[in-house]
Amino acid sequence: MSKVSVLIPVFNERDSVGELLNRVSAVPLEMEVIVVDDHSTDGTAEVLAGLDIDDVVVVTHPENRGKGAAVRTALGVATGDVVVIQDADLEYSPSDLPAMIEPIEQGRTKVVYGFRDLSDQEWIRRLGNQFLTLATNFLYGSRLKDMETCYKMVDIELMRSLDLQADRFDIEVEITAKLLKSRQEIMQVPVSYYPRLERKLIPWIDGPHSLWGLIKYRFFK
Ligand SMILES: Nc1nc2c(ncn2[C@@H]2O[C@H](COP(=O)(O)OP(=O)(O)O)[C@@H](O)[C@H]2O)c(=O)[nH]1
Ligand SMILES: [Mg+2]
Repeated sequence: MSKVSVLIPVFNERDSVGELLNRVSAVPLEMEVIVVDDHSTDGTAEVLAGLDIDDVVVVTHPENRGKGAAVRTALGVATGDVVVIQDADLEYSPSDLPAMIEPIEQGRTKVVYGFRDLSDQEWIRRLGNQFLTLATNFLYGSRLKDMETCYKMVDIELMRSLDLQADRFDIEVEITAKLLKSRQEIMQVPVSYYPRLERKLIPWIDGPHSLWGLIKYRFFK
């Protein structure tokens, strides 16, 4: 049985992080949970300090560095066999993790993406997500259903070998592009998705940035 390191980048998630950690702890897997508080300013640190949940490692960044940097920090201290990224809001459901690890346990793949049904998502974000997935498939010859999902579960050695550099939301593109370029098979499992209205990702800034990343990794890196 593989041990899963759940990497949780957190920035200003006072209202959801406690409940999220409860949900993660309830998952029946061998796990370690690593929270990286990216210099939150909304009281998230106090919530984390007051939690009474076993086996949660909390690392704090002295300044805000972005989701990608937080994932790298978490990866640096992880000790599991596989890692998965878990956003700190309640949009994804940790109860989907056992289904995601199954193909890895069976030795069928080293990478599993959880793909979302985006039909409840705000139309502009849904279009953006669908466009970026389409662009990925066009540029890399892949058949992904949801490139921007946070639920990327990857063998830890493989994830470390990607030598990740992206600091912000471009981490999703970097992971995907590097996996596809190294011809890793990505298996896909459906996961539930409950979109929230408040987001930190800004479509007209992060969208073009992600598209540029797809082109950059495909042709220049
Ligand atoms: N470490 C870190 N995490 C961030 C930052 N901004 C957002 N996040 C986290 O990244 C995850 C995704 O952010 P979210 O606003 O839900 O974006 P979306 O769901 O992809 O539109 C959440 O867990 C956030 O707390 C940041 O500056 N630093
Ligand atoms: Mg979110």
